[in-house]
Amino acid sequence: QAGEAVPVAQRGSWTSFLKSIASFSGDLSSLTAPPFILSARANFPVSLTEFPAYWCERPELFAAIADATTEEARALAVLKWFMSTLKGQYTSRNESMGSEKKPLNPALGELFYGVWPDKNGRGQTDLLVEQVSHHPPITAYVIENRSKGLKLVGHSAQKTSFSGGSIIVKQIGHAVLTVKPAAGGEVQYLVTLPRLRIDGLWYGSPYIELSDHSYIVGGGYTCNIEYKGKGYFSGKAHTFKATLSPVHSSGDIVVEGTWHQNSKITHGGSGSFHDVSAPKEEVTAVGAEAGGEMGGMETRKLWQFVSKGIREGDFDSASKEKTRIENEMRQRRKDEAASGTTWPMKHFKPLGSDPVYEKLAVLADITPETEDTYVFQDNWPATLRS
Ligand code: CLR
Repeated sequence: QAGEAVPVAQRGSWTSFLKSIASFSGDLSSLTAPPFILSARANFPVSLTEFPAYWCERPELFAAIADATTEEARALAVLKWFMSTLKGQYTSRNESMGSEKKPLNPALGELFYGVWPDKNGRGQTDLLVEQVSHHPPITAYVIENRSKGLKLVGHSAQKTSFSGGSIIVKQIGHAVLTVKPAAGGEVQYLVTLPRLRIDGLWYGSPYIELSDHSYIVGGGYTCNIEYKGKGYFSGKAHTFKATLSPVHSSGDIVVEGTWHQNSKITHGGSGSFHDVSAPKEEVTAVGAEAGGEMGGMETRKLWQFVSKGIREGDFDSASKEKTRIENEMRQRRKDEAASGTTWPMKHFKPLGSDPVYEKLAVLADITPETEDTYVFQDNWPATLRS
């Protein structure tokens, strides 16, 4: 019998859901899950197009990257910002809803715009997200703090498999952070992504553990971040060890700790490093399509009634509404096929190989040696530029 966290009435469908993922490899998002495992937080549905906001929920740490005046200080500031996003990225659904949830599967062309307002001189930070592919699902995003000269552009996709009772999620995609220091010039960092394991499935209370490595490379440094969980060397959940190495000299700096709590410098320095016990700051959604109103492809408008149904326990109307949206999208694709057109991307242009990735990945022996990318067209909507 499936776990205690599963509502009694949904145990049968949870067991068949687990069987279907066990015999499945590819795009998990397309499977139909029982309602209790869908996500619903305070007011909104959570589509994957909202996830890039996790990159900036501590906007002051993002802004602080611009204040660094040496390569070492800047590399440390980038690492600190990155480490401080992981708690939100990978444990926030557990925290707010008791377990990991299945996000809504974005439609092609789905959009999300948001802002973290200026506060204490940190400057305004803007967010723009577009679902650039549906099969497979690929989400492209930009986060920019113009006044500080900081811009993060990335894309995110997942390849999932099933092993030993857990879902293994290989993250595809990367991000490039461009920093324009006040003193002039431009520095770029390649940010790659860790591997995920989703445990606790049988009990109906899935949660994420990170594994393997991810890298931050650029600005004269390479940083290799190693992730371990329960049952690995430390036996503690959510453990990491980051080794920051200068490219042209010696003298590593090592940071160790738990990414959902705090860490300290254990080599090449001393003292505490990151600490994410203070509350984070959620993005404010901004309507952008119709003169500041949310248009039909903006995620919170598109999924409005699916979300409402899930939140209010009216799974019937949630699923009817979801089917309606999916059918509408299917029809749109058919019409496009018939007229020999495709849905145009609004903010990005695909590029088969990313020159920044290629230049930086070799410095840390990152594989693969090349990856595609989505180039931002610098067309921010007016509502985010006034
Ligand atoms: C998306 C990109 C973000 C980080 C992130 C966090 C959680 C991941 C999500 C990514 C992709 C989709 C994901 C999710 C956790 C669960 C969910 C893997 C990588 C899958 C599709 C749902 C599995 C269903 C179970 C919960 C039953 O920056």
